[in-house]
Amino acid sequence: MLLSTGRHRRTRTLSIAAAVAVAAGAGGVYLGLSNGGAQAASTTVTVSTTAQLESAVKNATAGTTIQVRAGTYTPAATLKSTANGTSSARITLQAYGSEKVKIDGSKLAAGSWLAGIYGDYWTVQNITFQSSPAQGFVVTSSVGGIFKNLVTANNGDSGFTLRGDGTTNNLVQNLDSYGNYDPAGHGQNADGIAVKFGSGTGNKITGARLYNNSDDGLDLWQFSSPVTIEHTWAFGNGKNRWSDSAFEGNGNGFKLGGGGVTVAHVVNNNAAWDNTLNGFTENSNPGAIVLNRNTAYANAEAGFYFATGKARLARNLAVSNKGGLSKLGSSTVSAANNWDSGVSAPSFKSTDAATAYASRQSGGALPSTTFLTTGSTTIGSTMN
Ligand SMILES: [Ca+2]
Ligand SMILES: [Ca+2]
Repeated sequence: MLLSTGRHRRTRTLSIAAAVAVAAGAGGVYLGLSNGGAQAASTTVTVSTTAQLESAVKNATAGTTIQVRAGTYTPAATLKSTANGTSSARITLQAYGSEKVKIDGSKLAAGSWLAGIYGDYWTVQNITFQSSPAQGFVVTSSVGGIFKNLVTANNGDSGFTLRGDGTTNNLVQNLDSYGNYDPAGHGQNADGIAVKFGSGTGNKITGARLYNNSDDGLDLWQFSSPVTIEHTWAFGNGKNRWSDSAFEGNGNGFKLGGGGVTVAHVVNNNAAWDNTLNGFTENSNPGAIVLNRNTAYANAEAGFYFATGKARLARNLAVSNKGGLSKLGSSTVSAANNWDSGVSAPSFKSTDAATAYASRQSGGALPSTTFLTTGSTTIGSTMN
């Protein structure tokens, strides 16, 4: 429907045959290049209205780049695609240049996700997805996705989700996910990032800030393949910030399993503070979860809760957690953490978290901070 009524201007960047046609005087207008060959056309679409954005996502194919001009876009239905890119002809959805783009779900019907990607080899970057009535951004059974410098905020369920079998080799880099809360569940479901109900290797989360969500910062419930989590901060999760009289949010910083799966996630150089439950927890996952150089500070329960499984913890730092530094079981391997005998805890350079909320560095890296840093080269998160 949108194609027939809302055809928008397209800038097409085409390979060889089309480029020759342009050089020969076609003038850059629509070229009608057949896409039936082995090589996909690379097409750049620049959008500046919600209708154009909806149409562009709906019609994206391998090689399409959608550039979104500055502004706030309010789709009337979930931005959804099942199209596959390829490793050499990705499908890209991104802000135009350094412009500020917000995609806002406040006009969606109740229960609607804001964005749902089901295809392979998507790149989505430099965009905010906010105020959805349900999930913010959901990736289902995708291969090779790159999701970079995104913000998922104030949605009605989890901010960012990876799910489904065949979820393989996806990278989530520099995500900010905060303020997500599911009123229907009284906060029991909305995590900053959820990698749940699925499988597939090679998925990595790095450089995220997951904070002030009603449920957990990160949740790996019933995801049965190892996920790598690094350089990520989870803080302030699980508090009732919505005056919900029947609030049920959990509030773990890093919830590393659950639902009967046994899986050895890899969790290195992260930090959890000020969460209402544990900083890091196996959550009944009996697998050999690997945790190195993480820091847990001032969480309401344990810094590290690994009481039943075979987790392997080394060189982690826990300070001022109200439920204890760590709760470990007889199958846990623990060495060179500050709760182990003979290991001392270096002091923090700062316990003022203000700079952790600061703007990211250009390029999207975490803000520079001394918060929870110690200068140690052997123990605790480096907070970068
Ligand atoms: Ca929950
Ligand atoms: Ca959760």
